[in-house]
Amino acid sequence: MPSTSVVTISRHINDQERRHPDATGAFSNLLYDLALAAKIVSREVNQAGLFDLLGSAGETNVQGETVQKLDQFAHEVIYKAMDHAGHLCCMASEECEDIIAIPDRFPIGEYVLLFDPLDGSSNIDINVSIGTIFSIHRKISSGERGTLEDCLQRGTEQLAAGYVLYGSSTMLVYTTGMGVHGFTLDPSIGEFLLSHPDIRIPDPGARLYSVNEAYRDRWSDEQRRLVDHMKGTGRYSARYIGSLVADFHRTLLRGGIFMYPADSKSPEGKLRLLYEAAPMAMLAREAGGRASDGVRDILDIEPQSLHQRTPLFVGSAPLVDLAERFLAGTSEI
Ligand code: P6P
Repeated sequence: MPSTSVVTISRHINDQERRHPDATGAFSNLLYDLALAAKIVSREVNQAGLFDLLGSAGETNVQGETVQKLDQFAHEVIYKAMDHAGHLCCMASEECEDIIAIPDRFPIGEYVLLFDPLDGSSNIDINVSIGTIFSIHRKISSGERGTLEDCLQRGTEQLAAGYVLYGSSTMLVYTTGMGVHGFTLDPSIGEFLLSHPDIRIPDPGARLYSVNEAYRDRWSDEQRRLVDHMKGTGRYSARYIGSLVADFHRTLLRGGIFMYPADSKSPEGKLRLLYEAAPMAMLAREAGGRASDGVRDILDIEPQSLHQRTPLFVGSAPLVDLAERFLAGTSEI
């Protein structure tokens, strides 16, 4: 017999809504629609190799990266699931240079959705886990329709954050500020079932560090000293999947630290603040960890542009603290 009752994500969202006295149901409906989109993307990701969806679509996105066919599919699925229900005033996607307006024929809502439709897409063709990342804010601009101002909000203002991990199983992990909860998709019934309630980053947890060491020569001396310190203790193991959602998910469940530092080639780092680092930072905080750009908390960064990049150090709080000390050159080796 299962050790816990069978809770669908819809039931869980309803239960969370009841704990918000001013909830109107619109926010819950927004999360339902996201879960629906996740199921559709999961179906295609899991069958991509069968339908020749792999490989690039031959175009490049605003990041100048080759767009994989599944990137486009995931973007379209999320956009079409979210554009008409009246929850959103605007959206922003890694796949679109500018903010995405809600079509005139649809009602405007009070929320903002920022998303990376399919992160880690370079791993699609080799069947390594990939993911969708999302961040939800409340509309703050005065006009009827959403604006860039509504998208450029600090991570501390997020109402919800989460990701979908398309791996050996498909999981949806989210927080609305009341803990982090993981759901595993049962494809036989098409339901996300609560499998990881109240996730907490183990502390100290596994001493795992995760960084692409091929870039060592591009790092700062402080970054090199940090990684050399971890290696020198003989107590760490290295893990690096090269897919943010997969590397983050392991860090969330096992502990350790994931790092994508700035380097001489990427002086601002590679990862995007609004729809990659900030949602991961909210999840990490809610799970008892933290996230930094190496100097300050990711959640405190005031965004300046939609696709701005940031260095990211996220995971067990003591290890993120340690990284900050090394990068400041103040840590005793
Ligand atoms: P690198 C995948 O392309 C991605 O955007 C993230 O998912 C991942 O963490 C990072 O890039 C990997 O980058 O430079 O190590 O290949």
